Amino acid sequence: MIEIAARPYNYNLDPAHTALVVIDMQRDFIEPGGFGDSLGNDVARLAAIIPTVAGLLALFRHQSWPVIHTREAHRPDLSDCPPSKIVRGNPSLHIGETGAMGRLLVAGEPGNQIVDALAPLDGELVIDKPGKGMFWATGLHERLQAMGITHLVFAGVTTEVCVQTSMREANDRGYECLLVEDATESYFAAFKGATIEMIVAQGGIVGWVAPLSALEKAMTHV
Ligand code: TIU
Repeated sequence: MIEIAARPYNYNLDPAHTALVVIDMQRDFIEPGGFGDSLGNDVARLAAIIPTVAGLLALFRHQSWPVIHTREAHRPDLSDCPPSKIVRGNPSLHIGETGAMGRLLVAGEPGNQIVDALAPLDGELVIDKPGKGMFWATGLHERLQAMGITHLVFAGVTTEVCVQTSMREANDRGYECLLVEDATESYFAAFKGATIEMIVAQGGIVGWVAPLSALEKAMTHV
């Protein structure tokens, strides 16, 4: 076990059974003209974590530990998108409509891709998910079980929406979850802070939280 200084107490990372999950680092959330922008958000906040997420990816790739990327993505016919999701928020552009980076939140469109700086490498799992959580309608749990994964390290956007939903889903399925706090961001600073406190409260009711530096420090001897 690799012991990482974390909150609410040290996290024991099991090197043979750990995967990194990078949630939805897509142009649709991070760049102007995408889905996040259509909902009225200031998307500029999110790009700031790209170097930290890249550092985390480098750490896992160096160890040859599994890396999973998720994308929030719908089929071009939107058959996997509930009508409630399309109308929610009275957006300036709806899911499936064409914006500056192609059709919003639709698989294969330019805006739906992961940002270049964090592009998946060959052999890394890329999961398209129709919901906020990474387990809903994806088959990911079965794939992780087949890989023998018991521990998940989380990064990505947005902290209180897709990251928190995915981490809670993982926690309910028995995974030991660690969120890397400087590798996640929200459109709302207060929501990021609140999410972190919710995760670590009550003795880690959802899991653990640590900065990238704590992982780097713990892994220098691996
Ligand atoms: N709106 C928002 O904060 N997030 C999402 O819609 N999806 C993800 O978090 N990926």
